[in-house]
Amino acid sequence: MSFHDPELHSRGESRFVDDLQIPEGTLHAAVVTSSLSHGILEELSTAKAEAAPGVRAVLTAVDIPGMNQIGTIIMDEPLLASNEVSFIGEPLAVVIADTPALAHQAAELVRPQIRKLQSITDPREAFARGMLIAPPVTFCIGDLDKSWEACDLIVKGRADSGGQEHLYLETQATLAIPMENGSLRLHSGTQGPTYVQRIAARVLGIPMNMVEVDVTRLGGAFGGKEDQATPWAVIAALGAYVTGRPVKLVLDRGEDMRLTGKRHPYSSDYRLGLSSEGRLLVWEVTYYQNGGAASDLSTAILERTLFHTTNAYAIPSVSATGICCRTHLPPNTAFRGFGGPQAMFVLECALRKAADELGMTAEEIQALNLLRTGDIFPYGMEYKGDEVERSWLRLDELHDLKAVRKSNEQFNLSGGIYRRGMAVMPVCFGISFTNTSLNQASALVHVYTDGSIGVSTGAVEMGQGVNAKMAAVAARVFGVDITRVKVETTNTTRTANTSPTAASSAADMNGNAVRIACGNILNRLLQVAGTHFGLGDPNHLELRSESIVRNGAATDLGWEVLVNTAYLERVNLSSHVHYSTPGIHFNRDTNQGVPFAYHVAGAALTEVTLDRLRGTYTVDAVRIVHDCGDSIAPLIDRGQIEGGLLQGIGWMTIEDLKYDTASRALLTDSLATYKVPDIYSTPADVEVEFLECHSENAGVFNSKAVGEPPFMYGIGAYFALLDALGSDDAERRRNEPMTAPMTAERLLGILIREKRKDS
Ligand code: LUZ
Ligand code: MOS
Repeated sequence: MSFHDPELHSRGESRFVDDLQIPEGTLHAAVVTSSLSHGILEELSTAKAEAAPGVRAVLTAVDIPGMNQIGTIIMDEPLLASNEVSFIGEPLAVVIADTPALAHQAAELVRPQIRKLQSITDPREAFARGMLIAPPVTFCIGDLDKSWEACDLIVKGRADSGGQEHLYLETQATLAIPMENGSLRLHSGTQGPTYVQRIAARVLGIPMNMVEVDVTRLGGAFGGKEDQATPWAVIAALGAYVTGRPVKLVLDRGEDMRLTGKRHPYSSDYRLGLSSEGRLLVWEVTYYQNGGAASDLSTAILERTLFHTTNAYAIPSVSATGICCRTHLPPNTAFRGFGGPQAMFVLECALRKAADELGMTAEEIQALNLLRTGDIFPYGMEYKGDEVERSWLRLDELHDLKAVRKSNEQFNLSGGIYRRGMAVMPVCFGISFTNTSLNQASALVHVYTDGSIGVSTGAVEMGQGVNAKMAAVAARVFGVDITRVKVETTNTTRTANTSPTAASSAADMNGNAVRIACGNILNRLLQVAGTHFGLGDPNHLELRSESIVRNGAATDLGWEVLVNTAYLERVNLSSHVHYSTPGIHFNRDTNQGVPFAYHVAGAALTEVTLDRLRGTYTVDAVRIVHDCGDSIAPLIDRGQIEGGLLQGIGWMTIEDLKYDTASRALLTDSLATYKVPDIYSTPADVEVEFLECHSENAGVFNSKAVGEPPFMYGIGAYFALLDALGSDDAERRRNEPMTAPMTAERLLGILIREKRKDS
C-alpha cells in the first residue's frame, strides 16, 4: 500500500530537503552577498571568517574548479561575483562551517569592498542607455498601415504591471553529498533536475554522469525553482566537492525573498485601433521587460509575452515588440504564466480605454472579438479549438453578464459609500514550451513480482499533484488499484535529460510516457495470459479491476498471479519510454510556426465591492468556466484553478514589491510587509465549472494542462475594481498609465483626488 502526497501532507510525513536525515559530518553553508546594487568588487577579505570558530572553508570565485558560469540560455551570470557586482544579494563568497549558525556568524566577517557605480532599476531607463539583455524581438502579422487607415477609433496609452514574489512554502534548499570516486549526489529542491546536474558539472569541471540529482518533492515552486534553484544547489555542491563532506544549504525566508528574482515587472506602450462597432483591427505594443541583472529565462519569458499579446481575441493586424532590459535588480525569472499574464494585462487595459471612448461595455467589445475556430494567431498558428467562445457563452448562460451589470448599476445608484464592479476575463494560453526542443519527457516503469508498481518520470512534484496524476495513469492502463503504484523520486540516473517541470506541460508529456510504458508491459502480460488460456492471440483479453477479463467476462486469473507467471516465463516487466510532443515547430527568423500542441481556454466573471470612503474592497465572487479537456483528476485540477486564481488576484491587487529609492534594497522582505492572499481575502464565492470536452487533446487520456492558465483569471480583479471606480476614474484612465497592483492604498489615493476635485 503506497500513500501519495495528500495523505502524507495531512499526516505531516512528507519529506522536504530540510527534513532529510543528514549524514554524520554534514557541514552547513551560508552565502555572503553584495549589499550594493552595482559596483566593482575591489577586495574580498576572508581571513577573519576563515579564523572564526567552526569554519571549514571560505570559498570565492577563485576556488571554482570549472567555469564560474551558471547561465542557462545566455552565459551572463557568474556563480560568485569576481569583478563587477550587479545586484543586491549577488553571491560573493560561501562560508562552510559546522553549524548553520556558525556559518552565518562567520559570513558577517567577510568584508567585501565594493566601489559604488550608478544603478538603474527602471526598464525604460535601461533601454534608453542601451542596457539590453538581447536585441528586441517583434511579432508581426497583417498590413498595419492599411489597418490604421481603416480605424474609426485609436486609443493609446501605457500600462505597468509589478513583480511578484513566489513565496513557495519551502525556501531554496539543497543537501550535497560526496559519493565515491569524486561523484556527488544532490538532493535539491528544483523544478529542473537536469539544469542542476548540468550546471553543477560545468562549475565543478566534471562530467554530468558524476552528478546525480534527486528530487522527492518541492514545497511549492511556481516557476521560482525552474532556474533559480540552481545557484544554491551548485553552491552546496561546490562546498561538498572542496571539503569532501556533505554540505547543506537552506535559505531562510528573508534571504530567499531578498536574493532571488521575481516575476518580471513590465512597462508597456500600446496603440489599439477599432471600428466604430468595436471590432479590434490593429494592435501595436512595446513591452519593456525588467529583466534584472542577468538573463536567466528572461528572453524565453518575453517571447511567451509576444505569443500571448492578443490573448483570447482575434486581431488581424498586430505588431508586438519585446525589449529585454538589463537592470540592477536580482535576475527576474519564471513565474506561473511566464510572461503571458503581463501581455494579457496590457490588452485588457487598452480594451477598457476603448470601451470608455465608444460608450460600450468592456464585455461587448470582448464578446465581439473572441477567437473563433480558424482564426490566426500573430505567430501564424491557426486556432483549432472552439473553447474560447464556448466558455464565454457558457459563462454568460450560467450568470447572465448583462443582468449582473444591470444589478450593479442599480446598486451603485443607491449604495452609499459602496460601489460594485465586475469584469470578465477570457484566457487563451498556449501549451508547450516555446523552445520546441524542451518538449520531451520520459518514464521508467517497473512491475515487481508481487504486483506492486514503481513509476519514475522527469516530472517534479511541487504540490501541483503531478505524482497523483502519474499514479492514476499507471493504475488506469493496468486496471489495478492506485495504491499499488508508487511514484518514485525524480532522479537523473533513472530519468536523464529531463526538461524542467514547467510550462504546465509535465503531466501531459510525462503522463503520455507513463501511459505508453505501462501499455508496453500490459501487452506482454496479455500475451502471457493468452498462453495461459491456450489462445494464439490475446485480442479478447483485458485487465480490469485487477483481473483478466476474457470476451467481457471475468476470469480467475488475477493481477498478482499473472505478474508472477510472467516473471517465471522470463518476460520483461519493465519499460522505458521517451515521449516528444508531435507536430510542433517554430521558426525564429520569421517568428511563425506551430509552437503549441494546443491552447487552453476559459473565462471568469469577477465581482467586487469597493468602499469609496476607505479605499478597501472585497472580491465577492469569481465564477469560472474552464477547459480541462477530459480531466483525469478533477479534484487536483479544481485545486490548480482555485490556487492559480488566488495567486493572480494577489499579483493584481495586493502584492506590492517596494524598494528603497536610494539603495534599491528590497523593503518588502518579510510576510509583515509583503502580503499575499490568505483565507480572509479569498472571495466568498468561487465557482468552477469544467467546460464540456468536445475535442481530442494532446494531454494524457484527452486531458489538458492546467497549471498556469487559471492564474490569468485573477487579472479580472484589477478591472472589476476599475469598474467599481466608475466615473471616479474615467478622467484618470484617459490621462494616466494603468498601474498594477491596484492596492487599497492606490485606490484610496484615487478616491481622495477625485473628492478634492469635486469640492
Ligand atoms: N519555461 C520555459 C516555461 O522554459 N519555456 C516555456 O515556454 C515556459 N512556459 C511556461 C512556463 N515555463
Ligand atoms: Mo513555470 S513559470 O516554471 O511553468
